[in-house]
Parts: sequence; C-alpha cells; structure tokens
Amino acid sequence: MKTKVAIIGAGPSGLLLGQLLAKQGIDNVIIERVSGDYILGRIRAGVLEQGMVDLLREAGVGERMDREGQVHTGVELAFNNKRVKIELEKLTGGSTVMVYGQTEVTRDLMDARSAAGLTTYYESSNVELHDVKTDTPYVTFEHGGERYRLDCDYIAGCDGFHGVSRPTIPASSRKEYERVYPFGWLGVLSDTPPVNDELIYCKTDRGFAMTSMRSATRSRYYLQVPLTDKVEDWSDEAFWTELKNRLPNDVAEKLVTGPSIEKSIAPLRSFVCEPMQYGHLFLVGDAAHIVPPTGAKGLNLAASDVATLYKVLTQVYKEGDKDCISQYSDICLRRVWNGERFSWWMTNMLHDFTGENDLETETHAKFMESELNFYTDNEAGRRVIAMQYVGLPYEDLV
Ligand code: FAS
Ligand code: PHB
Repeated sequence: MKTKVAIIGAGPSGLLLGQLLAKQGIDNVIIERVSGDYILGRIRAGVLEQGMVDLLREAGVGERMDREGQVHTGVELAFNNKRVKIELEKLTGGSTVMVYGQTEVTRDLMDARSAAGLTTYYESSNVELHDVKTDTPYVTFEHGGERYRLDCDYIAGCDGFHGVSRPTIPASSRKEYERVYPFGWLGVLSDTPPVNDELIYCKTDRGFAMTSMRSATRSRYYLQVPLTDKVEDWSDEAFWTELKNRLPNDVAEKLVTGPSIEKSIAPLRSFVCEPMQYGHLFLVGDAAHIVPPTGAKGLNLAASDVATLYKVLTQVYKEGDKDCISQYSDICLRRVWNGERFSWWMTNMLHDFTGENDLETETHAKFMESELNFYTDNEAGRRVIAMQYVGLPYEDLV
C-alpha cells in the first residue's frame, strides 16, 4: 500500500490532520491501535481556544460545534472566600473560548472522515515505523489478522504519550523535559445541570476543585486527589460531599448532584520532547508534549501543532517547497512552551502542594498565595491570565 502521509493515531490530532490534508487533496491513511468506540469513551478536554475553533471550521467539521457548543466570555477563580472573574472577552479585546467536549470534536471528525471515504485502520497492532530518516519511510502493522506495509512520504506521529512514534526517535537524538505533580485529578461526568454558567477554578485548604460542563444538561467536575487514591475509593456520594466542601458556599448550595456516568483519576505531568521532527517523522500533540489540565491547554496545543504541520505539508505538496519542513519543530515548540509554562503556573497557584510539617512546601504555598493575589488584584494581572487562557496566536511559516 502507498499514501502520501501515514498518520499514527486516530485521536483529535490524527483525525484533524487527516481531515485538513484531505481538503488539500493530500492522500493520508490513519493507523489506530484501538476501536473508534473506545476512543469516544475517553472523557478528556472541554475547552477549545479560538484557534482550534477556527481550524475545525476550516476542516469542515464546525457545524455541530457552532450549534451545540457554548461560547464563554469569562472564567472564575475562587480562593480566600472570594470569586474573581477573569473577563476573557473584555480583557483580550474580543477573544473567547468554546466549551465543547473533546469527545464531540472526535465524533465529528470521525463522522467526517468516514463520510469522505478516507482510510482508517482501527484496532491495529504491532505498529512499527521504518526508515524515517530516508525519503521512503514506511509503516508496518497488523490488522484483522493480516500484516501490512504502508509506504509513504511522511509519517505524522499522532499517537499520544504512550505511542510508538516518540520512541522511534533514538534517545541520543531527543531530549525530554518532565515534571510530575504529587497529585491527580478525580473527574466526574454527570447528567446534571451545571452549577454555574462559567467555569470555576477553586483553590481551598482541602485542595483544588473545578466546575465545568459539556452542555446545559451535562456537567464535568474535578477534585485534586492524592496519587495514592484509586477511583474505586470514591463513591458518588463521597465525591459530591467533598466537592461541596471545596466550592464557595453560595455555589455549593446550588449544586445538583446525580449518578456519575464517568469517573476517572488522571495523573498530572508537564512533559516536552525536543525536537518534534526527525527526518520524515513529525510528532504531534500528546506524542510530543503533556500539560496538567489546569490551563485547558492539552487539546489546544495539539491543535496548533496540527495547524503548523498542515501548513508545512501543504507547502511541500502544493509549492514543492521542502525547506519549510525544518521550521516545524521550532514553531510548535515556541507555542508549546508557552502553554507548558501557563499550565505549570496555574497548577502551582491553584493546588495544595503542602506536605506534613514541610517548610519547603509551606514556603512555596506562601509565594503562590501572593502570586495569585497579585495577578488577580489588578486588571493588568488579570489580562495576563486572560491572554494565555484564550490562547496565544498561531505562528505562520516564514
Ligand atoms: P490522544 O492520546 O488523544 O490520541 C492518541 C491516539 O493514538 C489514541 O487514540 C491511541 O489509541 C493511539 N495510539 C497510541 N499508541 C498507538 C500505536 N502504537 N499505534 C496506533 N495508534 C496508537 N486536555 C485539556 O485541554 N483539558 C482537559 O481537561 C484534559 N483532560 C485530560 C484527561 C486525561 C485522562 C488525559 C489522558 C488527557 C487530558 N487532556 C486534557 C489532554 C488531552 O485532551 C490531549 O491533549 C488530547 O487527547 C491530545 O490528542 P492527541 O494528540 O490526538 O492524543
Ligand atoms: C473540562 O471541562 O474537562 C476542563 C475544562 C477546563 C480545564 C480542564 C478541564 O482547565
């Protein structure tokens, strides 16, 4: 088999790239490890930056998002018995975010790919990338009991943090940066009306909590929990009780509880692999970087990687310009590190890092308390938060 671009992974990165390339007539094949239903069962991001919204519309999959998504003009930070509104639209001169779940983005992309008759090999195994430093790379994989070889010009590694693409780059040719946080996020999805019309990030002595939503009838809530916790340790009742303990009183009073339809614990880490390109292999999204979800950047950084790779490959195939390939990694990494720093900063300001009688962490907590007060007490500080939350501009090729 032969294609122009082999895409490893049918998450949002792979599907969005495949859709955009197809619109330019650039043939591509996606090879995915699990089933489409399994991917749709993973509950992840909820907030889309304007750049991602625009990209989904450009890919021709924005119709349901525009109909069912919710445009948000602000978010709230709650701490020290006060609620501070970060007026995104006002502070950035018009930028907003769209609340529309990653599950729905993925579903729209899957439906569009299927309708376009594009090839996706779900439930593939033993995926291996070969000769990525040559002009004739190829992928081998097993599917339906058969072994396949896919020859291509380029490989897009959209296979997430645990994928096969990043390890294909020799350890001597890549540098990995990482910070693992000493807690996780316990998330619950419930078919209950959201407790507040905007997201609230709550910092409390009991730990972080967050209120979000997927629609007017479906809510998403999070609690900071120790890494030693297991999801089976948390009954629905225990979750709702602790959430109420961490929400501002006037919000807790309004909380509508109900059975969880999804409940999971996600570890938090900051991670970046440099470079994001090796020969004819490009790393995209979580395959190259991970952020703690406190800044709502994970999915959005994946989208900006896709935008850059889409520009590069369009330039290669439409203009015959291969020189632009060398720009991919640097352009992506400039925006990735901005997202990493913002996510690390928000995580440090809003979570409880203190250990038992640990002066180091208690001193850190005092610094972060002062940081949060300083940046929320004045409009310039709130503008710094707002500019990063809505997303910094995408960079064009030079
Ligand atoms: P993905 O991991 O989504 O997709 C990679 C795909 O590659 C998967 O379908 C996988 O099955 C496949 N794959 C892996 N190995 C393979 C192989 N060897 N061969 C073929 N296919 C292979 N981001 C936010 O912005 N907000 C959030 O609240 C948020 N919450 C999250 C919660 C959790 C538990 C996790 C894990 C992530 C969360 N994220 C969040 C980040 C998340 O949204 C990612 O940024 C997003 O899924 C990135 O998309 P992809 O790069 O496509 O990677
Ligand atoms: C979510 O709705 O899942 C969500 C929103 C914002 C975040 C993290 C998660 O920062």
